[in-house]
Amino acid sequence: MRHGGEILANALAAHGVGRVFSVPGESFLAALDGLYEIGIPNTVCRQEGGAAMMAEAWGKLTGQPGVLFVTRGPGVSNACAGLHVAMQDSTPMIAFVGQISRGHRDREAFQEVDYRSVFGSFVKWVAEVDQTERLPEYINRAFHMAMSGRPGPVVLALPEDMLSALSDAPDLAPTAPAIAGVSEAQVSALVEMIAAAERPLIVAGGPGWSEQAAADLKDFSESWGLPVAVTFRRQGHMDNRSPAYAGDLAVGMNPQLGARLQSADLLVLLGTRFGDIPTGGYELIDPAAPGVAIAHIHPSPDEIGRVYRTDLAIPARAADVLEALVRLTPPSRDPEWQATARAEYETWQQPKETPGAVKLEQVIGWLSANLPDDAVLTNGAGNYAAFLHRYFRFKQYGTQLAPTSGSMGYGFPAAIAASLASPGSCVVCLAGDGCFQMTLNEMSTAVQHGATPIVVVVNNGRYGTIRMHQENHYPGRVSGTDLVNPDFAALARAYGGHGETVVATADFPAAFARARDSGKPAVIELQVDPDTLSTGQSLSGTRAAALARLGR
Ligand SMILES: Cc1ncc(C[n+]2csc(CCOP(=O)(O)OP(=O)(O)O)c2C)c(N)n1
Ligand SMILES: [Mg+2]
Repeated sequence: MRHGGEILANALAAHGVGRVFSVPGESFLAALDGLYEIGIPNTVCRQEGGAAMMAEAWGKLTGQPGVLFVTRGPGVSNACAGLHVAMQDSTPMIAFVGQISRGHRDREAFQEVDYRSVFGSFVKWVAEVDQTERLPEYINRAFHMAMSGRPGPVVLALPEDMLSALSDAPDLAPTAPAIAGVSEAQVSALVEMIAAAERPLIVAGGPGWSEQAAADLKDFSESWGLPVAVTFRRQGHMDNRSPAYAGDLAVGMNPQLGARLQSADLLVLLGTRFGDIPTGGYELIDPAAPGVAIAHIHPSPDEIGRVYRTDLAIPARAADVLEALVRLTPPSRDPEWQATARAEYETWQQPKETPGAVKLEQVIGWLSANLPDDAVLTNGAGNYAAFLHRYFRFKQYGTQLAPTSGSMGYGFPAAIAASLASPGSCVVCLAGDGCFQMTLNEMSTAVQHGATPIVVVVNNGRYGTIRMHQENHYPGRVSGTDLVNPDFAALARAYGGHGETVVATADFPAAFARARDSGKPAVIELQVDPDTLSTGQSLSGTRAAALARLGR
C-alpha cells in the first residue's frame, strides 16, 4: 500500500521528470513526502507566479512538460500568470494544485476553488482526481494532453484526503506519444506549390521545434533560395546568420518585412498559429480576404483553418515536414527575392542611435557579438525587449526564452530555469525596471539552488511602453507610469548575488565580465535615458491624430 503522494511521485519518475518547481502548501504534504521518497529535486520558489514561469520555461527548454506544485486558492491564483504564458505559447506544462477534502466540497471551504469552471478555457485541460487508485490514469492523461497536438498547460487538482489515502494501485507505464505523420503526397503537394510560386515566404514559429529542425530549416531554405521570417519571440528557430533569414514578424516589426509578407504570393506557415502579432493585428493579411495562397503546417488540425483559410493543410510537426523537404533536390530559383529580404534585414539591424550615455542598441550589439552561440537570452515584456529582438542574432535553437503572450516578469524566472537546466552555462536575462520587479524576489531562489543567470536591468524609471502609448494617445497627460526604483545592484548583493551599475556604454563589457566571473546570480543595472524607451516614432501618426482630437 502507498499513499497518493507516493503513487504520484512514482508516476512522475516513470515519465522522466527530473525536477519540479513549487511553493509549498499544507494541502499537498503527501505529494511533498512522495517527492522526498523518490528523490526528485524540488526547486522551492518565493511566489507561485515565478514558480509557474520557471516550470513553463522548463517545458519550453526541454520539450517535456514543466511540472509545478502549488497550493489551492491563493497559491493557484498566483500561478495563473505562468499558466497563461504556457497556454498562449503552446508549452507543455502540468500544474498539480491542492484541493480541499472531498467531503467539504461546494461549501466554499477554506481556499476552495472550483477548478473546472475557473480553468475551463484558461488551460488546455483541467481535472480533479477523486480516487487515489486512479492517480496513475489521470497523470498519464495529463502528460498526454500537455504534449499532444498543440501542447499546453494542464491543471490537475488533488483533494487533500484523496492524496493522503492509501491504495494498492499499480504504476502505469507512460502512454505512447501520438504524433501525426506527414505523407509523401502532402510533401509533393507542398513542393509543387513552392515551385509554382514567384514570391514564396516561409513563416516559421510555434512550439515543438528542435536543433535538428532548425538545422533542416536552414539547409532547406538556403538551398531552395527561400526567405524565412520567424514569428514573435521564435527567433531561435533558425540561425539568424543564415542568408535565408529575413527577420521576425514581431510587435514593431521591420516595415519592409511586413511589406514582403503582404506582397508574397505563397505563405508556408511552418508550425505557427499565425495570429495577430505576425500579421500586424490581422491587418497585413486580412482573414476575410487573405489574397495569398497559404500552406499551413501545424501539429494540431484544429489550428489549421482557425483564422485563415488554407490551400494546403498538413496536420504534422514542422520538424517532420522539414526532415522530408531537406532530402529533396531543389528546383532553380531567381536569387533576388531571398537576397533582398536578407539585405533589408541587415539594414534594419544597423544601430539606430538612442539618447543618453548608455546606448542600449550598442549593449545588445556587444552581447550579440560576444556571447557564446549557445547562450540563452530571456526577457519579459516592455519596450526594452524590442532592442533585443531587433539587434541580437540568435544562433541556436533553444537560446530564446520569451513569452509570446507578452507577460511581464517572465525573463528572470525563465533565466533561473535555464541556468538550473545547464549549470554554469551563460544565461542572460534582459529586463525592464518594471518587468524585473514583478519577480525579482526569486533572486533568493536562484541563490538557494545555485542558478547563476545575469540580469541586465534596463532602468528608465518608468513603465516605458505604457508611457509611450500614453504620450501618443493622451499627449501631455502623464499619469500612472512613473517608477521609483531601488538600487538594483545593492539589492542583488543583499540577496547574496553580484551587483553592478553601468552609467556609460563603454563600461558594460567589463561589468559583464565581472558578473560572469562572480559565479553568482548577478544584476547589472543600466541607467538609460528615460526617453530611450518611451518615444514612439512608430506611433507618431496616432499622436498627431490624438493632438487634433484633443484640440491641441
Ligand atoms: C503582467 C503584465 N502586466 C502589465 C503589462 C502591461 N505592460 C506591458 S509593457 C509594460 C511596461 C514595462 O515596463 P518596463 O519593464 O520598465 O519596460 P519598458 O517599457 O520601460 O522598457 C506594461 C506595464 C504586461 N504586459 N504584463
Ligand atoms: Mg522601464
